[in-house]
Amino acid sequence: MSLYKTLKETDSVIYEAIQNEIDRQNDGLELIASENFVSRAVLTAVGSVFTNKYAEGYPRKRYYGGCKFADICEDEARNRMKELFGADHANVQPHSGTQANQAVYFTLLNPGDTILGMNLSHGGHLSHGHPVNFTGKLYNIVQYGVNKETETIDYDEMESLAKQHKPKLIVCGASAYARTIDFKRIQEIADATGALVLADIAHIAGLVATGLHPSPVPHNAFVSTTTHKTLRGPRGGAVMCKEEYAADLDKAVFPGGQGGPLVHVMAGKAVCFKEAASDDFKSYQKQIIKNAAALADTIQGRDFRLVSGGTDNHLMLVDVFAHGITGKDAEKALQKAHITVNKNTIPFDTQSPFVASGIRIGTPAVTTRGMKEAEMKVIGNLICDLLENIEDEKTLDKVKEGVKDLTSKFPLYLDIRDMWE
Ligand code: DSN
Repeated sequence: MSLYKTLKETDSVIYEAIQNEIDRQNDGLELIASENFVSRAVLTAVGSVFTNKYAEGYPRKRYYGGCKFADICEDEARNRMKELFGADHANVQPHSGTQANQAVYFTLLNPGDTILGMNLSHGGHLSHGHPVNFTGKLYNIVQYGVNKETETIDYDEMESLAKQHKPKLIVCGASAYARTIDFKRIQEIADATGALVLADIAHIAGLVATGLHPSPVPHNAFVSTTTHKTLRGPRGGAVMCKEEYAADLDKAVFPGGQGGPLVHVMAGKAVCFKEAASDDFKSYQKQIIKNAAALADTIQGRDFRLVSGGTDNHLMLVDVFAHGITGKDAEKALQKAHITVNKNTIPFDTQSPFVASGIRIGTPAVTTRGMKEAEMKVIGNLICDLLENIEDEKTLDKVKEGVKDLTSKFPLYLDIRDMWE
């Protein structure tokens, strides 16, 4: 075996899978709200020789030798993250958003303690207390949700549940919520009831970093995120906290919940935080929001109902069941036309999560490709054309043509595909 053989020479199956994935990403409209396309710089860092390095511990306090350059990556990532969000402390080792949240639970809670978290079917996340997740098994979970009329977070309900159940921790943040979250109000509820707050900003981190969504950092003791959604970095997690919790949080990440950190991913996170501090990135985040608003307007203009009546951020939830189809069928029909979304339950859904009444649509990835409001109008109409005629082959062909026309004008990764030879 030669160390220097190309991927193509070594493993034709994986080589082809990667090349086909480049084509899939290039040829389709990626509207999954939690996905994005990273820069060449991030890809290079994540694909670097740091994948070879063990670095258990933290900079200058490692359990392995040879960590001089790994320390640079982790220090840069931590410091840049702190600066970007104005946080006292950052830990960039969590492998995922769920592990970032787990670190906070391990810092503060004992099994059986009470968490007040947002219901998954109202927009929350598995790791905020769902029964099938470790959180639902280890802790006593009380759930809040959205108001039935407004479909926005019911802060009054949150307050009365907090008063009644006295949780140790209130978890806020969402994976399918289109409106601004009032982190300050949540902190006031926590202060009045003796709880601490974890704000999980995985979805909106890019908006928060650029001041386009109010930040939880000044208010809440803990803020977790992923780095690969609006933040447009490598797949992974990170967590910030007030100084007084820093030492305990670090222990909860390592050795509490993880072994060796992924140094190559921390290098990618460092690059991502540098990119996120740029003016270009702020313009990009503004465009994500403008694009979501334009897409929402187009879809609503075609008489589809949006949960909560619209969007303030990068995503929207379309109630396709009100239009006579399930989320599952809508996702499948759109996929045939190379438009990728995910079926999603909507608040008070009557369908199971495998069927769902809604689809979730987000604009971060298409905005990275350079698409703007005019393209959002085209995309919105393509989606609605197809959802109004999901069985019609002629409509499908027309929508496929529309997708091809659009994607060919905004090429993705094609010029650098030899990186993966
Ligand atoms: N949070 C999920 C998503 O938004 O797609 C992934 O865990």
